[in-house]
Amino acid sequence: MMPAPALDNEFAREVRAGLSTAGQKTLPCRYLYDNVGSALFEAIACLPEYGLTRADARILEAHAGEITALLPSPVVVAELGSGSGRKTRWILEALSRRQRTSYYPVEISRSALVMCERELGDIDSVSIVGFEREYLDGLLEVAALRRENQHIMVLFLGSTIGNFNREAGIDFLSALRSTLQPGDSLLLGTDLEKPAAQLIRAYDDELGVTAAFNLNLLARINRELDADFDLNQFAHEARVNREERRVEMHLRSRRNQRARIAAAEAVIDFSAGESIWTESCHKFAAEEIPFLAARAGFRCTQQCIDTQWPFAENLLIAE
Ligand code: AVJ
Repeated sequence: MMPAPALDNEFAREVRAGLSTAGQKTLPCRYLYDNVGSALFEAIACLPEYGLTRADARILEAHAGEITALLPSPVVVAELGSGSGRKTRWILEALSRRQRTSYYPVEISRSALVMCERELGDIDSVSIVGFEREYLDGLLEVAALRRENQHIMVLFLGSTIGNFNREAGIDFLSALRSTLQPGDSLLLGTDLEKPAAQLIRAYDDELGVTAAFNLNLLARINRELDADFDLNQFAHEARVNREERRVEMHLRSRRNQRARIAAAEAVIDFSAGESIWTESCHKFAAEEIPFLAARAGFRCTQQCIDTQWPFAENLLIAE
């Protein structure tokens, strides 16, 4: 067989790698968030079935004062995956009451950064500088800007940590910790375990917004990599994996079919029923968070839990 040609486009390389391995096909979930995907996620966050984002926002609104009161001054805020930044307002307002605050959203989606700057630009005493970067690259840049007396507060909200496999999540938190200094903090949002039926409703909503969000990944490959996926021939599927305590999103091929991805120099065959695994959303027990934190070099000093939609906001301090 001819060796696969080298590709200079990272998206093309990852798509080809994920779809041409034998066994389960996969695509990295971070590619869900182009302009269309970021807008669809904003719509998901409004759905009655998807309580996660509202729970996150409710906790921040109710407890931002209490949480920020536990932090040393002055503090700069770096948010990983800010999205629209809407729920971050409560933290920034609480901090800006006691000091001028620099806010650094780190986002791979340019449109999300623009939304975020528009959403939060009106808060007095807060200056915003966005970084269009991968999480750790962006955080390294923020760390390089820090003045000697400043502490960094990292926000990693919305249970994005749930997208990592469990061990990879701890590795990520450890890498994050190594960019910080003792006394810096991480506010970590974690969606908690809930009944399977509720999870299925949240990740396979009636209106089909989550289905569109998931299918947009193939639409994006068509747009950006000159591919010919027939979107009507793939079905969105949310599966609850009980042992792994997670929801998995898949795109299931409705029949035997072939897709050509010109810019990835790939031709991919699908059999009927075969799926592409596009995202994992791990769920947590509140009691396990302090142990995860400790493994990554943090101490969990506070937990706020929403009662309407089980979700925990965890304040972790770098040791
Ligand atoms: C943005 C990663 C937190 O895992 O619930 C929502 C993404 N995927 N519906 C989640 C998502 C399908 C979401 N996170």
